[in-house]
Amino acid sequence: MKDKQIEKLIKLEQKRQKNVINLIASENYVSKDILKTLGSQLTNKYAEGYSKLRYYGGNKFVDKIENLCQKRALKLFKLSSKKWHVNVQPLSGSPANLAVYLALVPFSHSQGKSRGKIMGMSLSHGGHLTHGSKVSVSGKFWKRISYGVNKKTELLDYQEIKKIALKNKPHLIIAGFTAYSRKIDFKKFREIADSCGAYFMADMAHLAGLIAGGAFPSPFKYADVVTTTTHKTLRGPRSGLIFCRKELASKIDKSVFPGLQGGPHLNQIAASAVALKEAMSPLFKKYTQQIIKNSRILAEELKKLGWRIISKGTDNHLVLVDTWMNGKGIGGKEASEKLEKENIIVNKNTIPFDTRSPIDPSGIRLGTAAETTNGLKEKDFIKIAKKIDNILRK
Ligand code: DSN
Repeated sequence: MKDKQIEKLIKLEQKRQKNVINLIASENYVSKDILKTLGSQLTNKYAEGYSKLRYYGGNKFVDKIENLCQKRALKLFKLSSKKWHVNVQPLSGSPANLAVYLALVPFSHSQGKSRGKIMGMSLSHGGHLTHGSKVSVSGKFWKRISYGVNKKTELLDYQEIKKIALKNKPHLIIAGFTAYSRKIDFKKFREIADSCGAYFMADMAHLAGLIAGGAFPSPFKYADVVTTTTHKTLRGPRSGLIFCRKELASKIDKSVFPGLQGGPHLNQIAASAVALKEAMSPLFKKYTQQIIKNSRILAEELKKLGWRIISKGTDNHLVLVDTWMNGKGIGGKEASEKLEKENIIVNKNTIPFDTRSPIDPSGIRLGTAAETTNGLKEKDFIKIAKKIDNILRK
């Protein structure tokens, strides 16, 4: 590289990634093919619009790439192209979610209507910024109705969610979480959405790889729309996808472009296509099963060592740990800093009904997808649990 400054920083980051135990639940390590595709000449191309309907010339090959990506996305999640459509242009998960709201929920000033309502899990209980948080545009253009987990069980309480939905009559209900480690009953969400006439959207960003590998229940039978990023358990590039029932396709497409975005990032789309193909392999299926075996053993071991695990365990790739334990332990900020000093990378995280602030919350979130890509198994995660325990008690 001619730019020595950036080259040096990339090399240092490569070294950092090699030398740490990465337990960030939303990160993963992509294949060489994906890296190569991301750094290809596709980054030079502008192609506003959709296949055969572009505003620029020279699309002979990029049309084929976008079509192939769509085909693979539907195939991976076993969806018929007669019933489902997929838009592969969202730049990541946040624009994917915003595009859905823009398409399906009236927003302030639009069509003279008052703000439509979106209902999602509150951020502090494990939702996402774009599920209506007041600091996100999703909570400014739309009215947020939030639900949380049950205080005692720390699990989704479907009766309570239904009560909130019936009282507030949202236009769209979201099942999607960044720090919820248990099974999700997508059928119940569908029933709740039907009871109040709402669309049902699943945001499977954290779970996409697990769902593709058959290691976690799929939302597709029940949802109207499913959004995802491609870089978490799916192990692809940083990008986003929106799956929707065929009848919503035109609204969703118009909302992504020209509603929200300009030219698609074709290097990302091609790299997503590579990831989707990789996820079809039997090896990927085994990988997703191993992710869950690893997170279960990590949760069990930490529990044995005296740490409180939110909802008592996990059914997916993540483990939410209460490090504060009502003042008997340490805060999430201190915990994550102590771990980083010893090369274990995690993120501090609020726990449900947290009494501390998001800047220094009561917990940490651990994920096993990245280190499972590195080949780590149960015995390794037993050691990691012990190491975490030693560091946090120092
Ligand atoms: N909030 C990010 C995470 O779960 O890490 C994703 O946007």
